[in-house]
This record gives sequence, structure tokens and C-alpha cells, in this order.
Amino acid sequence: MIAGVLAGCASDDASAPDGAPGEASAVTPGALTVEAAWARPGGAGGMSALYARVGNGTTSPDTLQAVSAEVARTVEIHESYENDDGTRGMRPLGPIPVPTGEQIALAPGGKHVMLIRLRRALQPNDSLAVDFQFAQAGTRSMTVPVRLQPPQ
Ligand SMILES: [Cu+2]
Repeated sequence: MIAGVLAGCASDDASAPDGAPGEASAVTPGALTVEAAWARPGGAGGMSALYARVGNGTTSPDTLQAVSAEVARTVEIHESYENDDGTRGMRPLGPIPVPTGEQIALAPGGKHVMLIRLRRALQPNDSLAVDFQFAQAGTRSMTVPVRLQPPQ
């Protein structure tokens, strides 16, 4: 299981140009937003990764506590990393703080949501229902597209 998960992440990273999560983009004043969400294709029983940008324009610090999706039996928040020797891996990450005025990127090569043991195949142009659970903002439910590349 662990080896398979690691392989899944490594292939994610290999097919991604260079993440570049950091492009400047203002948060929406007064709102906590989840934008540009997308998921990679994956086979039934296999895995996919889910990405998005979370912006906190409110005056309250928030925390992304968990993500759930009916399409996957297990959903985990992960972080990719690179070792000194250039090999890559990933590890489970706890809840992600989303400070006031900041945008958190879930992006290839960085923090991401792992969809594990898919109940059905995810193919490009499919979509899936996802719930993002925040400590302050509550649950944000959305329909996320399956894509080969990040949305522009
Ligand atoms: Cu992962």
C-alpha cells in the first residue's frame, strides 16, 4: 500500500512541469474561497490527486481540516518533498492552516489531496463531488473537473 502510494505521487510529480504554486493572486475580501480545483485521472481501485487554491480574505484565521470525496474510499492530505539526493516522496500532512489574507496552493509537487482506492475510474472531462472542511468556514462542497493539466 505505502509503496503504491509513493509510486502514485512520484508519477504525479514527474508529469508536472514545476508546480509554481506561488503566482501572486489576491484573496477575495471577506470570503474564504476554494478556486481552480482539479483532479488527475486515475483507474478504478487506484489513486488520483486533487489540487486547488484556498484563499482567506476574512478576518479569521482558518484551517483546512479534511477533504472528503465519495469517489474515493480514503482521502488524505499529503505533502510532496525532495530528498537531498533528488529522490522524491510524500508524507501525510495534518490540517493546513489558512491565515488571514493568505492563499494556500495545493499543487503538483507540493501539498495535495490524495484520493485513494477510487470507486470508479476518473477520466478527463469527468467530474467528482468534493467537500472541503474548514474549521471556521464550515464545509465547502463543489464539483471538481478531472483534467490532465491545471486550469489556467
Ligand atoms: Cu500524495
